[in-house]
Amino acid sequence: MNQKTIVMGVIGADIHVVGNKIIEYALREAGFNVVNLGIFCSQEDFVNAAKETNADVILVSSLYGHGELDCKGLKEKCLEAGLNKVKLYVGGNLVVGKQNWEDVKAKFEAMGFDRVGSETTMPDDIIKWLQEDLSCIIAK
Ligand code: B12
Repeated sequence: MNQKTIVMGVIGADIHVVGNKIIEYALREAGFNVVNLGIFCSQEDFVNAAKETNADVILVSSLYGHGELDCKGLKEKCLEAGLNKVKLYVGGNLVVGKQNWEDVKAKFEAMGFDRVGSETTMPDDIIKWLQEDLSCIIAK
């Protein structure tokens, strides 16, 4: 079986770990090979882990409001490292306070993210995206 690999983690100085654990569990249950870097991840941590594991997707969480600052430049770092095909997902409470969702989404898409989720995006939504983007069959 061609198992797809997801490198995931919480970027920056962000301590919120509950969503990270829930997503990890859901993706493992759905049959993905999950490499969870946990909290306090730098952009380099994501890039290095994705290179080492030949990952299909880098899944970034940001909850504490500094997502824009922390995520800026990640796409460029991936390209520099030759990770041209790796899909970039980001989600959580991406900005400070409540802002227009379409604006937030557009901002992160412009930074090179293929999928942008909010605090209401459920693990099943992520699994659907993975299925579409990686053309894979899900275990359940
Ligand atoms: C519990 C909590 C804490 C705990 C964290 C404990 C821990 N180690 O996890 C403690 C008390 C430590 C904490 C601290 C802080 N917190 Co806090 N915290 C929360 C709270 C109440 C719940 C978070 C949670 O666990 N939710 C449950 C999980 C399941 O949901 P989740 O994490 O959102 O993940 C889901 C989605 O976001 C999504 N998702 C997550 N990642 C990804 C990735 C992708 C790709 C996709 C598609 C989707 C996705 O899927 C997940 C599952 O559905 C939220 C408010 C809230 N109701 O959300 C505030 C909240 C996140 N915290 C907030 C803040 C401001 C802080 C502090 C800065 C407060 C302070 N001044 O000290 C610090 C941050 C410190 C730091 N360095 O990070 C703010 C963030 C505001 C913002 N973004 O604008 C929130 C939203 C509260 C608020 N309304 O103001 N916090």
